[in-house]
Amino acid sequence: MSFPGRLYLLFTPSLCRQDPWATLSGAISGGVDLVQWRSKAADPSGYLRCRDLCRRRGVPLLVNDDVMLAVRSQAHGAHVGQDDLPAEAARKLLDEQWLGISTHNPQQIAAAAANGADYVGFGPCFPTATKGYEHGKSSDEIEAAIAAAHRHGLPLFAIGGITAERLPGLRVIGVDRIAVSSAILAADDPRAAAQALRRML
Ligand code: TZP
Ligand code: MG
Repeated sequence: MSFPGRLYLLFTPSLCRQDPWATLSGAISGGVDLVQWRSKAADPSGYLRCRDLCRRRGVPLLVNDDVMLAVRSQAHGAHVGQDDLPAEAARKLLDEQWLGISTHNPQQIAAAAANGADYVGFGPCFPTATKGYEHGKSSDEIEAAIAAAHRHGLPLFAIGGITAERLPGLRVIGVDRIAVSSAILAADDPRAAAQALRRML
């Protein structure tokens, strides 16, 4: 089976404009089909609530950074960045669970593949205040990343500053999976925001 997920939500409760749980639920109704728990502070009860909601709605959940939490709680997987637990160590801990790795160039995509990643995030495609990136990647850089991921058989989620207005420009260069935070969490209507993105994927 190919890796599931086209519209990946980075779920940070504190970034939600409205009630986080209504936001998450609405986002799933609108077409989010993969969720990442990305809390800024330790929040065990919030995590369990998120996990239960995702389970009920049949949407896989991955944990950002905290690989052991993903293992202990039997999440679907974990996601690590270049400065987190090294991918090789994360892969061993996760066993059958998915491993996602943030990447910023084709070399990192090749390394992610060598270390047993199940998917890569690639970006930032655009400037984004969510992670303090002032510059995005060029179309050439994004296309090179897509080609690298394809060579290694890895699904690639474009990330960083993606909005409904910007997505068409990514679609024409071959992006078919995206990961977003503010476009959904900070929307007046998270369900409609998710739906608008999902329709384009
Ligand atoms: N990694 C690269 S950009 C980013 C992360 C976690 C933030 C994405 O958030 P937004 O609000 O969709 O730009
Ligand atoms: Mg990280």
